[in-house]
Amino acid sequence: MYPPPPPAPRRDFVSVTLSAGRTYDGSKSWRRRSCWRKWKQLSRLQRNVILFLLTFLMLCGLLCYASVADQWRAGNGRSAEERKRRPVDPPVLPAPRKAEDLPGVLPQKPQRHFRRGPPNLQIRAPSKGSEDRRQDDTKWRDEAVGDARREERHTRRTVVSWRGAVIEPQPGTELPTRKAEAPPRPSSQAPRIQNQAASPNERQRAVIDAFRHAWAGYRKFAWGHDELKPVSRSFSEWFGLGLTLIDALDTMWILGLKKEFEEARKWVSKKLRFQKDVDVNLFESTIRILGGLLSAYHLSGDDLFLKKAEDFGNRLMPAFRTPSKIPYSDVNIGTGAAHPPRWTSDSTVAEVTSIQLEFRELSRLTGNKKFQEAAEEVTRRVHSLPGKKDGLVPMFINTHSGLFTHMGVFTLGARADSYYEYLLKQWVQGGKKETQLLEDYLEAIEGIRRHLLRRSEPGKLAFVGELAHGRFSAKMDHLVCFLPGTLALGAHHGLPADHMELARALMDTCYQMNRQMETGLSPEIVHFNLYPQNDRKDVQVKPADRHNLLRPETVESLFYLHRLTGDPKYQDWGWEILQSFNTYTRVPSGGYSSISNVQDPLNPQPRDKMESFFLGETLKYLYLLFSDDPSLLSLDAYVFNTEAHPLPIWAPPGGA
Ligand code: DMJ
Repeated sequence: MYPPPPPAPRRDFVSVTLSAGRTYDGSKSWRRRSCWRKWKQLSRLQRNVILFLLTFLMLCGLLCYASVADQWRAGNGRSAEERKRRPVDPPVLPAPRKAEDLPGVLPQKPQRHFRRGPPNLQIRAPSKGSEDRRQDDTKWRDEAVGDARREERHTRRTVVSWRGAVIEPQPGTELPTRKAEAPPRPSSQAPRIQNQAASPNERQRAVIDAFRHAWAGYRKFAWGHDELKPVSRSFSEWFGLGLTLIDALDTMWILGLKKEFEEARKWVSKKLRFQKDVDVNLFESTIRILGGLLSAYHLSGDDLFLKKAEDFGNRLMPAFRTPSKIPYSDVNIGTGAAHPPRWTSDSTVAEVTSIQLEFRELSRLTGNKKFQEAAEEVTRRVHSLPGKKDGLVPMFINTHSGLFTHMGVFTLGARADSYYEYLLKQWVQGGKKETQLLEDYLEAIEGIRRHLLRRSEPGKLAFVGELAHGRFSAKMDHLVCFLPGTLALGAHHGLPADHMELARALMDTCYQMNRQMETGLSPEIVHFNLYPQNDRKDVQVKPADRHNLLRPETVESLFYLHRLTGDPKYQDWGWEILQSFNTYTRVPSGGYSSISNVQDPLNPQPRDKMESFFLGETLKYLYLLFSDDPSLLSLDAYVFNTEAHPLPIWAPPGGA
């Protein structure tokens, strides 16, 4: 048996009547005639209803128009009033030069947000209204002196002695508490720096020329992208956040490149958006983007940069949501999803301990303690971890257990370097009050001396090698060349004089790492010769390590050494290095390129990449090195983050 067939579906039919002889031709007259016929076909009642509705709608329209017009008039009147009442801010930067100064640059309007510009660098009292920012200098100085005296009266000064270091702590010295102290709020006591030298000297002009050349390449081929690929005249993306542009903002300010700064500022204002589904590395984006924005804010006084910094800082915070409070390496700034690298749940020690200067400063500026608390929690946990060797730390830390992993390997190079740098710099940033940071730093320097410091043969160059499970390796990354500068900075801030001696010795070595190469540029890694043999040089390079990425560390330390000793030989060494960069890494069409072989001057093999730190750090430090004015970004007023972005010292001794 088959089931009966289903009933046929009911169909609705529409009947269409086509009028014979009259076809639609789409003409206006056809449409007019058709409408009129329809109108005539309506009943009288229908026509009256339609006419009533149309009249009603017209009346409503007229009434609305009258009221909106009133509001517009009132609104315009108010802002005109306000404009009259508000004193006009003098622009930070003078009106930009004409577009002809740089081919292809569109004319820029002067920005009203600027207050004063190079050569007048200034730290402003942040997060306040513009009135607050205009406090006069006399009042500022009186308050600073008064506060310093009050503090002096109420503080008993003690002497902290640590392994030969005799340090007079600043008033209020104490161990950090578990909760971050309320960050010192910005005030008119923020340190200020003197005017930049009226006109750059010849060597500084050469740096400006190098910067312009690098910037021209970026501007032409990579505008708004992360990095320039100067040889292929294109770009590469890492985070897709205009990394080079942000990293370079404060360098442009310091070099007095007003037009370039304004154009970049406009990009930040119009194009930089952090609501993006993109993973960023917490450390790299903190030191380059957050640090760059904070520094640009301090130098220019432009709130735009602080707003962007706060937005970005908020988006990084999910990285700290881990079982151990040791942050993940990566965080998605659009979705807030944070995670370690794909192959491990470890983070790098240098990365999690070199974000504190920036997070602390962000808290100070915004008044929101969460940034500082999250970052300082990491410092506290790392401070008390087992697995260190006389203050030296391993290279990895687990985000679940919060413990060091891959124990027994110690280096001052990649993955550990800036841990040591930030111990000292946080202590300086906070006004030399956080004794625990100082103790960890001093202990680490002693650990370096004991386990990692050796002399090469035949030249007896002092160098910092590596230790792996008790075995010493005479390997030194170029990255380690930050250390002479950091040691010199510590000595300047009252740490033992033998730190400066070590700084000088290591500086000589870092210079030789450049000098002994055929191009005059250091390779990424060198190995030192430990045994006296006539035919061997002190500095050896393996084929895989012969590249130079335009890194800053040697010139960074040259800057500190010159600034703090006054010895002009450091400027001469920096000048040699700048000339080498120009000879071997400058790409004619714009930009500079990292190279693959520093030992082949005939074919250094450009790698087609200009790292953002070449503009953010290398050229900035060269410019500062060639300055003979110690008040240009004074080391008593500013501390540079590990990407060379200057941040103010919170309570500089003497208040100046
Ligand atoms: C920069 O991003 C920073 O200086 C960091 O601390 C180390 N690496 C590069 C420069 O070499």
